[in-house]
Parts: sequence; C-alpha cells; structure tokens
Amino acid sequence: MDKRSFLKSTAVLGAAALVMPGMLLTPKDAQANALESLGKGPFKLPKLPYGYDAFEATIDKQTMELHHTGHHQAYVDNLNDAVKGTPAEALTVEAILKNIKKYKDVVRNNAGGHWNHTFWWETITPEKTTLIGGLNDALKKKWTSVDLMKAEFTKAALGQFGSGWAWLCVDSAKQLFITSTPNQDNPLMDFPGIIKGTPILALDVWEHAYYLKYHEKRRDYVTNFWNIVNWNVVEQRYQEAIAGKEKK
Ligand code: MN3
Repeated sequence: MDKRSFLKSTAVLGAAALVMPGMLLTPKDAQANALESLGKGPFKLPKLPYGYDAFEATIDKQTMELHHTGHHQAYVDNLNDAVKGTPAEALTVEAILKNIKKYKDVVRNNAGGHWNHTFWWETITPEKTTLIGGLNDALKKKWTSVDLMKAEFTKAALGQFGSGWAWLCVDSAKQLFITSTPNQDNPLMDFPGIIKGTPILALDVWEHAYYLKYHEKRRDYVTNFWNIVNWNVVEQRYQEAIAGKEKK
C-alpha cells in the first residue's frame, strides 16, 4: 500500500469509528465519551473502586465497562442537561428524588438512573464479605432464614416485567421489606405506585446489566449476584437507616 492509499483507508476507518446515534458503543468509544463529558454539569460519574474485569465470574468486563462509561454516563449527562438553568442544579440527587412529582419525566428517569447506578456500584465488591451483625439477625427475624429473604428478592427481580430494579429496603417503622420498581424509579421517590423506603441493597435487572453474558437467563444472573454483594456496605446502610440517618 502506498502512502496515499494508506492515508485514505485510515481516514475511512477514522470516520467509521465516529459514534452515530443508536450505534452500539464499543468500550473505547464509551470511555472517550465519558472523559469528554467530565465537568459539564453538577452531576458526575463516580469512579469505581475496582476494575471492569473484577467480576468476570459473575459480570463480564465488557458489560461492566459499557454499563459505567456508556449507560451511567448517559444518565449523568441527560440529568445535567435537564436541570441546566433551573434551581435543581444546586440540589443533591436525593433532594430531587424526594420531590420527584415536581419534575418532568426526563428528570425523574435520569436522576433515578444516576442515583440507582451510583448505589449499585457500591453494592457490589470483588472481595469476599460475610453477612454478620445486626442485619443478619434482622433478616432472620423477618424471613426465618437469609435464604428465604433471597427467595423473595429473586421473585421480585424476576417478576419485574421489562426493565427495572429489585430492592431490599427499610421502611419508616424501621422494618425490612422487598419491592421492585420499573425503569429507573426507586423507593426514595415520592411518586404514585412506589412503596417508599430507604434502600439498603439493589439489583439492576435491565437487560443491559446482564444480557451479554446471560442472554435471557435473568434467573442465573440473580443467583450469581449474591456472590458479589458487599455485605459490609449493606450492613452499614442498614445501621444508618434504623438510626434514622438519611442523605439530604
Ligand atoms: Mn443499569
């Protein structure tokens, strides 16, 4: 290949690598987008405390990377766009969620998406953690055994038709309960149809969270999820919830 045709083919490849709307992002494109959008509004994509390949046995690297730099980044960007020039720009996500009825659907979907994913990254860990302490006792008191709690949670995760989330929460009477929400709704939202509570554990059951590895087998994904739960974080959230501490 001479220099001219080399340059020509490189230019064609360069054009093909541009991200067009609706195209499936490669991890590299998604990362470039993520870097480019940093600092463009009050809401930021959190850095993860582990590598994208940290969960290979449960969640593959490509899914982790696209989920973080593609999907979560999009919720952050869309939320920043949606609140631009409004008083919500100065609020925390929690404050927006608490009064979500005041906002348009675009804020609800993207504030929910941003909060839910931030919560989700903190819910999982590649390190082995053990369920001990006050939450362990409370789960057994409520469900007789931790396995029965997991069974009810799995039912909620599988029963959520289409995209959504399954949640383990603490209610205002400090009691544990399990629920699910569609789309990017969550139990912090003051919205008709949502059972309100303080989430302590969540599972993303959107297909984007598991489809590359599990395809239609959502049950296998839910079963494997228990291997990566960060019980230290879930215990801490439980203790804060029963102490009445919540983020403003
Ligand atoms: Mn997701």
